[in-house]
Amino acid sequence: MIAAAKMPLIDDTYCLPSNLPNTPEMHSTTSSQTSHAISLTLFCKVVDNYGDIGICWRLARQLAHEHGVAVTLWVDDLASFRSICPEVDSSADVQDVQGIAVQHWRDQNGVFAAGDVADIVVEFFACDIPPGYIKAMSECAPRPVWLNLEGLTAETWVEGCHTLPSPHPQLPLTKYFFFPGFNRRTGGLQLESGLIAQREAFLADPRAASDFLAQFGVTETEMRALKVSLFCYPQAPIAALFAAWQASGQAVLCLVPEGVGGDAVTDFLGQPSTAGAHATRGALTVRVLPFVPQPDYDKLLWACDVNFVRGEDSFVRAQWAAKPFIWHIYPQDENLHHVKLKAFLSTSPAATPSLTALALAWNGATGDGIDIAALWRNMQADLPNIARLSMDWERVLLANGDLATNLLKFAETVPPRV
Ligand code: TRH
Repeated sequence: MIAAAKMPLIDDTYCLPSNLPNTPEMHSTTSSQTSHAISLTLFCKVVDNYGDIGICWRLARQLAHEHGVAVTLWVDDLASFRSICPEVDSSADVQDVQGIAVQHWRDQNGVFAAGDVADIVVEFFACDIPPGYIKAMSECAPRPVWLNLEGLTAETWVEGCHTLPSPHPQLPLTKYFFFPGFNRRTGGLQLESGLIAQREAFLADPRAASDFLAQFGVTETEMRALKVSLFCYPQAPIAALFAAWQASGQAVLCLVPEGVGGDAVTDFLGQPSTAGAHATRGALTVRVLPFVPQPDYDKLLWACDVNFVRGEDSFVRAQWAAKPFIWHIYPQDENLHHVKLKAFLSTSPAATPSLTALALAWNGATGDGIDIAALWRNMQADLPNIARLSMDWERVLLANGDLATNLLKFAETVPPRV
């Protein structure tokens, strides 16, 4: 291994010594890169749902495909991984997925040697990495760059914590906090280099959205409706919103992934909410979609006029779709999530008063007796304005660079650890 501080991490002309550890043959590099890629190991524990693996998988792919990094992804829940990436074999201990070495992380008892340790080690969301791996890290010369990739929030305190060192209490190791965020004092957001161009090409093609949605049974008539994607937690006031759309003067097509929306969706459909199920009542048509691979989820967001998103990763993707969106934030104890929600709503210019009012109500951050129908009507009238402001917000975000590049740049600045 070579000191990360001495290597030009984001320059694809780098060349490392041949004794680099943990560079499995299964890793591919792009033609412009040397055969000795920087290695990075990413540890992901799936707490629930799809966001943990969604974020880690996106980062792994970008580091490998755009930066030529030899990535190993340790993940404890291959079934969740398979939901967003169907080529994953949920029974394999080790596998190559799109040039990334995927290891099934079964427990904390792994035995590791210094030679197993990557140049950069990233733990996602402070997951405890195996003690044996940490010990092996401490035995490396030089020791790896160790980062804790934290969760996304627009709260200003992250700016003071981003890149802060945290020395290990016993071992000669230092871990650094790395925070995603919405300005240059943070690590920025995940963004693949070609994404905006792909989106623009999709939107410029008059057939792209209808061809994409046709695979889910969406008809040409339904394409003329206001198209809404709905990805949220069960606590959202979905039934009230459905009632508002049903009574609306404009046709609404709501596309909801299988398993999302709970009773409100099954009640509306009058049948189980399995992929392919659909029903129309009044002005509203609801269609249940299968869970699509991650890149197709972007297309779904691009194809819709309004997106309801949740958690962290779909929330970020909605911002790169640059369409009006309502965020259902992951619920936390003592309504901590309301603080985070409000921090974001006061940061983005696209959070107009009408959008903010609906977002607060959607997240239960306002009192009882809220008239969801009235809030929706106000926001609907404001959609052209919100769409314009969403493009302004995108320009602000683009100026921060992308998280994968910022992470590698930061790793390059970490002092040598010999
Ligand atoms: O699934 P989420 O609610 O995930 C999380 C977790 O709950 C996690 O513990 C918590 O830390 C985090 O939220 C804040 O929402 P999220 O983050 O939007 O992740 C969903 C992922 O699933 C995202 O990568 C997009 C992807 N996805 C698909 O690939 N296909 C689909 O059809 C859909 C609907 C989503």
